[in-house]
Amino acid sequence: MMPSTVSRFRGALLGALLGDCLGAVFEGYSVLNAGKVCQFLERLGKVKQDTLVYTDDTAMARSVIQSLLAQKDFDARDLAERFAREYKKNPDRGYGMSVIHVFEKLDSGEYNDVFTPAKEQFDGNGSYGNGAAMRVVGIPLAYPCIQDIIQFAKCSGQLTHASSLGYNGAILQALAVHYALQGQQSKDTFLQHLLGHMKEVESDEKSCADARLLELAEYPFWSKLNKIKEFLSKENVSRKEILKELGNGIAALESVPTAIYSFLRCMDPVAELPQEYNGLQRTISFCISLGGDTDTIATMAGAIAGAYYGEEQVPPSWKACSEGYKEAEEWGEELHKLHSSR
Ligand code: 8NA
Ligand code: MG
Ligand code: MG
Ligand code: MG
Repeated sequence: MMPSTVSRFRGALLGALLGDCLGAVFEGYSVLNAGKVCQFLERLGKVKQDTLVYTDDTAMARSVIQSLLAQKDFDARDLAERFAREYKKNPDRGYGMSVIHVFEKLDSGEYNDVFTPAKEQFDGNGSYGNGAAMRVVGIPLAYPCIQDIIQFAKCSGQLTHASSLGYNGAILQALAVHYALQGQQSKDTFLQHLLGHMKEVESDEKSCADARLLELAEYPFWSKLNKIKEFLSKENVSRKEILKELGNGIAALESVPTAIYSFLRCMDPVAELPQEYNGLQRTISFCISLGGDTDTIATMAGAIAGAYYGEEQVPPSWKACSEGYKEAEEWGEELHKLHSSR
């Protein structure tokens, strides 16, 4: 049965939350395999479990959602204030090493323009971390129109990530969630949509200049999407190849494409994962088994997979141990209303 639209909205937020909470258990592991991850996931349903806390990924995603629901529209100043307030209230959620300076500056009251602190990061080059992408899920759940999604994914990202390699990652992740919400479509159609948009997004002067500065080829995200297309056409792609070509790091360029590949790869059964796993379970466990920035890659892929498969695929035992799952369900419904009202 096809999931209802509201189920996809709740699924997107639950998928994102579970990816973060479950992925955070393994963050930074370099030697990891699917067996180890699945063993842990199996135990969740059987042994009484302490609540798994969410990290910076979800803390910031919650601020984006709360701002959208309160303002009924994107409001950069309100969002900046929420980021800074949330960080001050709970600084130990595993934030990136540098982004905390942005929060401190935002909180200082010395900046009139809320975008300035992010521009000062890394000697004026801005951050290319995956922090803008990891939290963006609320945008495609609030806006049905592509141009709005691109604009507000970008602006929400630029509050902390002034490098186009950071905010373009947020645009790509937001578009992936948008197309996943539409459900059934071939992997090829899904990728074609993203390829078309990213070529355009990455054609502006700043994107080209930032790519050159980092000695990357032109259209870096578009190039990774082409690599994904190539990988999907192959019978078997090893973990080693995935890590070499797509990555599992804290840069958006080394993690957003990995999340998208994982979602598409896991539409079909994966040999190393239990046969009884559904698509959402495969996606989250596959991402975690890649190691590296596990919480962030799994939260991004979880958002896409949850939007695609709906909340029916969310395992109750995984959900029950994830901090804040009730809000994810409620906010999914509220965002659905907001999305439908536009
Ligand atoms: P960020 O903006 O602080 O960036 C993260 C890191 O990326 C920086 O500390 C740098 O090492 C590097 N970086 C980014 N841009 C540049 C640049 N222009 N030049 C040189 N180095 C650069 O944080 P973020 O919000 O992007 O977060 C990214 C990741 O960090 C997320 O996965 C998040 O979960 C977090 N993280 C935390 C831990 C932890 O245990 N505390 C571990 C891994 C990742
Ligand atoms: Mg995190
Ligand atoms: Mg972390
Ligand atoms: Mg992380």
